[in-house]
Amino acid sequence: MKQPFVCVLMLCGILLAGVTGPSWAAGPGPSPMAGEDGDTDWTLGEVRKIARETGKITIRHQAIPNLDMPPMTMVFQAEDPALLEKFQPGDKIRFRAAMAGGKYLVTHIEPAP
Ligand SMILES: [Cu+2]
Repeated sequence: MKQPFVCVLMLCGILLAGVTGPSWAAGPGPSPMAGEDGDTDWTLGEVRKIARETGKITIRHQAIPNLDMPPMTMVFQAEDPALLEKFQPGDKIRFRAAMAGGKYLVTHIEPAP
């Protein structure tokens, strides 16, 4: 009477291992790729200049590890010009930058925490 019950439990364990195994393995697959071309770290900076007509923003920024860039002042292209709406020169911000098509893009901007 007890033996079949144990067998069922073991079967469940094997099935669970089989189900969770592949889906768990598939998880890390796409994320390193996203990490390379999209998922970036927040960088602190200060807005120096905004050109709303061209969607460009000049930021004095701290080091950007994912772009291998030291602290400097430089121009970024806003991925979406609407990102610049809430900001003006002198604002302390944190932002995410990415390299796309040979240009430096700002993909997110928030007031500095
Ligand atoms: Cu820079």
